[in-house]
Order: sequence, then structure tokens, then C-alpha cells
Amino acid sequence: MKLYVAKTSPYARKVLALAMEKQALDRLQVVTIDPWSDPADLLSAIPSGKVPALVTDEGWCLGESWAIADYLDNILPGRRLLPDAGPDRWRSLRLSALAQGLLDAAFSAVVERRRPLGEQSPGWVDRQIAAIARSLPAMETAVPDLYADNAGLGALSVACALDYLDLRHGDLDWRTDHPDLANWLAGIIDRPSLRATDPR
Ligand SMILES: N[C@@H](CCC(=O)N[C@@H](CS)C(=O)NCC(=O)O)C(=O)O
Repeated sequence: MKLYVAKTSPYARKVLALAMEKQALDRLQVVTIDPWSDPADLLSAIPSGKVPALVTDEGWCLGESWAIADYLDNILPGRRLLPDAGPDRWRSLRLSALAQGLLDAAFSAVVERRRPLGEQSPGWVDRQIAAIARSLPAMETAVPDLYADNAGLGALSVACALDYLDLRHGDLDWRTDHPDLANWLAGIIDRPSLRATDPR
């Protein structure tokens, strides 16, 4: 299986961390590319042109980090990071979706700020920052769930999203108002899967 990733992509990091947690990274041929330069093999594999993108051994392609993570969790050996069904699955999915919401907002603000000055929309950036500001208290409230998820897909997704905030939005002092979340992140971020995928 071929997995297209980019070095600093927080979405790709989530999938790589999952494969490492399952100790099954060797089952993937990881191809590091720059999606912004429109590489031909990525575009022919996946219409969105985004990473992560997975080309399976059967030759079909899957995009979207959450779908790839679900698929790999099913077919790779190792411990399950997203339970098959029941309350544990819903908890992990809830956390995963919360993380995706924060990550989408944080990433979108970064992309907007990289556009040529005359094309940037401060209103759009403010909207994304507001979404981040609403997501953080929801995550603080969900800290018991983050521990209960036991470094599952939901917890790893939140860790990747928060670490992306630190990488690209270092000016947002989110730890002061979310101390439990900060403590939880300090504990999980030292896992080998997250250390090995640190984009810094
Ligand atoms: N919803 C997607 C987002 C993936 C995404 O936006 N990836 C970025 C890199 S971090 C990308 O490939 N951007 C290239 C583009 O938008 O053309 C996911 O969860 O995988």
C-alpha cells in the first residue's frame, strides 16, 4: 500500500501515528510529497489532490485522514485504535471529529494568511480563530474522554490538532484557560508515535 504524506501535514501525521501505534508502519510505502506543487502521481491517484491519500494493494484510492485511519485500523495488525461499535467507538469518533473541526479551522487560517496580501480576508481568518476558540473549551470538558480513549484514534487526533496549534498558532496562549487539556497533552505528546511524527 502506498501512503502519500507531506512532512508538515497534521492530517497525514494522524494516519502515520496510527500506523506506528499499531507497529505496522512497515506495511506502508510512505511517499513524502508537496501537495501544493500538484505532483502528477498524487493527482492521478486522488481527485482532491490532498494528502494523506492511500493507494491500496488492490489499486483503489482512499482520501481523507479519518477514512484512511479507519481503514488502516481495520486491515493492519496491532491493537485497535477505533473500536468496531458501541459507546467506545462513539467516544473516539466524537473526539476525532472535535479534533478535525479545530484542525480545519487552524489550517484554513494558515492557508489564508499565506495568500498574497491583497487577496487575504481578515474576516475569514477571524472566523477560523473563533472556531478554534470554541473548540478548546469543548476539548477541556472532554478531558476525561481523552484519557478514557487510551491513545486511540480520537485522542491521537486531538493531540495532533493541538500540536499543530503550537506549531502554527504559537501566539494563541490556549494552555492558560485549558489547564487540564494542557496536562493531558503534555502526557500523550511523548508517545513514540507522536515524537517520531513531530514536523519540527
Ligand atoms: N479533510 C482532509 C484535509 C487534508 C488536507 O487539507 N491536506 C492538505 C495538507 S495539510 C493538502 O493536501 N492541501 C493541498 C491542497 O489543498 O491543495 C483530511 O482530513 O485528510
